[in-house]
Amino acid sequence: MNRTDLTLRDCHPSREPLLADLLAGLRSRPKLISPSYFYDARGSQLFDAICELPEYYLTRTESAILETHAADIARCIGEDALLVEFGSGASTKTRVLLERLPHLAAYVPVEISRSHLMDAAQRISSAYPQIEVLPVCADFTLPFNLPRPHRKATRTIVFFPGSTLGNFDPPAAVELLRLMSSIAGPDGGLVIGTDLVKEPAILRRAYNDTAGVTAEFNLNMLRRLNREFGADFDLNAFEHQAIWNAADARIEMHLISTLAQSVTLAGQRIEFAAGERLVTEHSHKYTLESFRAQAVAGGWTARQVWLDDRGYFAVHYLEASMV
Ligand code: AVI
Repeated sequence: MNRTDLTLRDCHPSREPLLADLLAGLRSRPKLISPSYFYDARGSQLFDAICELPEYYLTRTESAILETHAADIARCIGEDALLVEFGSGASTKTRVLLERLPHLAAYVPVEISRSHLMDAAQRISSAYPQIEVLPVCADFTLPFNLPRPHRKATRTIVFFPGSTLGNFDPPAAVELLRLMSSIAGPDGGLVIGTDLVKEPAILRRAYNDTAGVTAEFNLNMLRRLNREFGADFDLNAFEHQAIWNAADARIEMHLISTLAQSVTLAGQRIEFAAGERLVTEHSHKYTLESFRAQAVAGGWTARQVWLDDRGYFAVHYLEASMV
């Protein structure tokens, strides 16, 4: 099958709302920029590099759980389902499930980066020619319509690995879980990975790696704003910092302004005091209970959970709650 055989459903948002969000965040206190701005081409490469770092246990721990329990997870998903992956990226973790799901009605990767999406969809389609692949280019935090597979699906399963839910503050996380539940429908299921609360030193190390890749990933956001939005951030005048906020059970990534400075973005002047922080990401860590409470609020009932031996990470299977 060549690339043109894959039909893309394109729901990519326009630039205006992005710019408005960006400016609103830079005018708030503390200043904030959504972590979604991390993922330009270089940011995506840096994130892939983070996933390989010795300190960043999340990716390899979740992959090991998926591999160890793939047969059980596939049993929960069942045959002839429609598997919809939110923020599919390179679709790497999906493969372990696809191996066990030869009768899947279709695989629907949903990803905002069109080039990432189409490359991954092409690779999956070549590796699993019996599975229909229906890529959707969309911001998965906004409602989108599912494409219709050739073969009727028995049910819809949302797959959301990576603990990306943790990058949403609790109300937004609940809203996203609700959106997933409305997309999956009344017989739907959710397979989701969540990073767990653990020894703070382990968490801090994971976001302050010695090679400085996470610092580069954090600063790259400013490089992107300079390139795409005509901003003039001086990358040498900001420093990466990742702290553990125990009260809110989250790692917070900040960029600290090392001096008093003003930055221009889209013709607007933004003042930074020396030492002022720009919040670029929250990465919430869960207990099984805290995640389940959030899932219930989002319209889901927990059915199964799989952990690694150290209890660092959890993969949950949930079903849509009866209403
Ligand atoms: C994508 N997300 C789950 C990552 C995380 O761990 O919160 C993003 C990341 N930020 C710094 N390192 C990785």
